[in-house]
Amino acid sequence: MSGKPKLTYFNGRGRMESIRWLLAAAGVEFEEEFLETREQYQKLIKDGVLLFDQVPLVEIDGMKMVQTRAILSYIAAKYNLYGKDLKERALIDMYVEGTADLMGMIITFAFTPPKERNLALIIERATTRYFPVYEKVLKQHGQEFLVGNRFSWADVQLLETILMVEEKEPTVLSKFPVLQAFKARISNIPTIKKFLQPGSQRKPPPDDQYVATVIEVFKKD
Ligand code: GTS
Repeated sequence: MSGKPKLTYFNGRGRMESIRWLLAAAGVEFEEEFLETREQYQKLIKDGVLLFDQVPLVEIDGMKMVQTRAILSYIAAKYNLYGKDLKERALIDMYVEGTADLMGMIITFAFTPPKERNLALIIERATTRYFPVYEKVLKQHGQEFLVGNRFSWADVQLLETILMVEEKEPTVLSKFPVLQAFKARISNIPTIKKFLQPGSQRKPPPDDQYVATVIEVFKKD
C-alpha cells in the first residue's frame, strides 16, 4: 500500500467531490478506484467493506470510512482545517452545512427528469438564502477567511459551491462583490490553484454517461 488515502466511488462528482476538494486543499495526494459495474459494488458488499452498503468509501489511516460527513470531519480535523476551538468548529459546521444544502440541490439536479428540474429555485436559494450569509460574514469581520482568520474547510467548501452554481448561472455572483474577491483569493491558494488546473482529480459536471452508470450500479436485481 502506498500510504495514500484510497477513494472508492464513481468517476464523477456526487458525494465524493467535496472529499476530493478537501484532500486537495490540504495538499494530500490520493488514489481512486472507480465504480463502473454492479459486480464491483456487490463484491464490496460481499467483502464486508461498506458499513451501510453505501459509497463514498475512503480508506485512510487503516480505517475503511463511509458516511461523507464523517469522512470530511476526519480530514478537516487531521489537517487543521477545523478551527482552533469548539466554537470555531461549530461555525465551520454551520457554514459547511449551508453550502452542503445548496450543493445537494445541484447534485440531485442531474438525476431529476428534465421536466421536473427547477434551476430557478437553485439560483433563487443561492442568491437570497445562502450567498448573502457568506457575503455578510466576510464583510462584517473583514478577514480573508470565513472563520478565525484562518483557512478552513468552510472556505474550501464555499469555493466549491460557488463554482458549481456558476456553472449553472455564470452571473450569479454579480451582486456579491465580497464573494467575488473571496473566490479569487481562495482560488489562488497554491493547493487549490493546482486542483483547479486541467488534469487534476477534480471531476467535471455530471453527464448522461455518469448518470447511467450510477443507475446501473444501484439497480435492483
Ligand atoms: N449518508 C450517506 C453519506 O452521506 O455518505 C449516504 C450515502 C449514499 O446514499 N450513497 C449512495 C449509495 O451508496 C451513492 S450516491 O448517492 O453517493 O451516488 N446508495 C446505495 C444504497 O443502497 O443506498
